[in-house]
Amino acid sequence: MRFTKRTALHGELTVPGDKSISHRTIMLGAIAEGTTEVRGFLQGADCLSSIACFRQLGIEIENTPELVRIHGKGLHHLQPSKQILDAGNSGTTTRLISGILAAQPFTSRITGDASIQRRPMNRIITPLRQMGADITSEAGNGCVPLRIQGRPLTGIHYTSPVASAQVKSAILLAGLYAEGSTSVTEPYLSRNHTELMLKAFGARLHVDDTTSTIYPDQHLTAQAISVPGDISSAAYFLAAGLITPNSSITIKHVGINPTRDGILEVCQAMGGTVILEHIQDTTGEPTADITVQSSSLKGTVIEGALIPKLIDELPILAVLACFAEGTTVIRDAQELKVKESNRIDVMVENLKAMGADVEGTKDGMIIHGGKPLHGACIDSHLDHRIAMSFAIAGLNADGETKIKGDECIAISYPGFYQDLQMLY
Ligand code: SPQ
Repeated sequence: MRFTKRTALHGELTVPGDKSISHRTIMLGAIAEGTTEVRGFLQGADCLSSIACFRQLGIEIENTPELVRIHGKGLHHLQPSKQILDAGNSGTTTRLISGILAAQPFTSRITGDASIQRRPMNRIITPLRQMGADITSEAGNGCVPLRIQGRPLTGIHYTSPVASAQVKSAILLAGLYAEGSTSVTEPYLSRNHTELMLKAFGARLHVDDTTSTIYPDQHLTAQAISVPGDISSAAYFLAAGLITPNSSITIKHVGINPTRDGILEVCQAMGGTVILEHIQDTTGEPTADITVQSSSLKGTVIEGALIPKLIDELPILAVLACFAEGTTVIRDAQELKVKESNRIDVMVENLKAMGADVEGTKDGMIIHGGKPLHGACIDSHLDHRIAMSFAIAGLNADGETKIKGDECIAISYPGFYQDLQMLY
């Protein structure tokens, strides 16, 4: 796909369902009793990987565009998969399912694509082993393929060195099966969809600041779930509306869970016009319609507890910072190095190719904004968030921008280009 400068973007859209929440509906639905019905499920490749894995574990899942029905079998009735499980490109699938598999009375193996084969799994292997799990990286490099021999588990109190919802969730899911309570303390609060959904399914779970504790002997009950729009997908349109001249964009029914809404805070701190309307909170996962308008932006500092609240939005925020007057500093974001690509290196390389004044640091980026961008050939490194970020940059650059490997956008947002073109 090729992009050239736009002079205005206008309109209203609804982005697809939240990826993190969609994954969790499959996992909890599978180990709950009864049929879980999900509306607004994200039909992206990552969530389809979660469906495929649980089908291989003996769970019947009906998937139509309107409704996903998961016929749960209860905590103890998953079946061994005949083949190695394939998590595709999905870190969430790989890490969360490992927590469940660690407690099953059978052996499983799980792998994924070239990107997943580079992503660190010791962050879940270490705590799961402390609980008694028999889990090994087959190549001995701390990555997939993982071999997981289910074992009886014992609760632990784990102090995680990283603020990671995937680490926290893997431990809490294993804790459902453990003897005694299981707690996880994080340095900063990461997204809390697992905790909210576990409670909705009837699990006994206690949250105190950045510590979550789960109790065993659980019985989960199937639920009807409506998945809100993904704020990580809305982020591209928020940025597009703020930096493209003469623009006004409304994104309907976006999830604004306070553990995910850091981008709204940053856009407002940069001087962006961001208006929230029709705020609703009936399910514990609040939503709003968000309108953004072209704005004069100024640089900011993004750091500390804010980082986990916008970790996946940092690539598009780096683009936004190029259009702000002054300097934007992103720090404490070393986790960006272990995502689908090294998102610090890849953002810096591609922004420089477009003429931006940007430098990479050990834990983030420094961006001196206000320098006009020009079109370039962008290498997405098959990272969906990089590809979508540069589509937005390309709409605001002189000349033509081409994005290599942009088919990866289907990981989280299959209809992205169609939705973007609706605003032209
Ligand atoms: O699932 P995956 O591949 O890890 O996806 C990403 C993304 O950009 O879509 C990260 F690469 O999102 C993660 C996110 O960064 C999804 C997630 C979750 O659903 O629990 C949590 C975050 O990762 P982490 O490592 O901080 O727990």
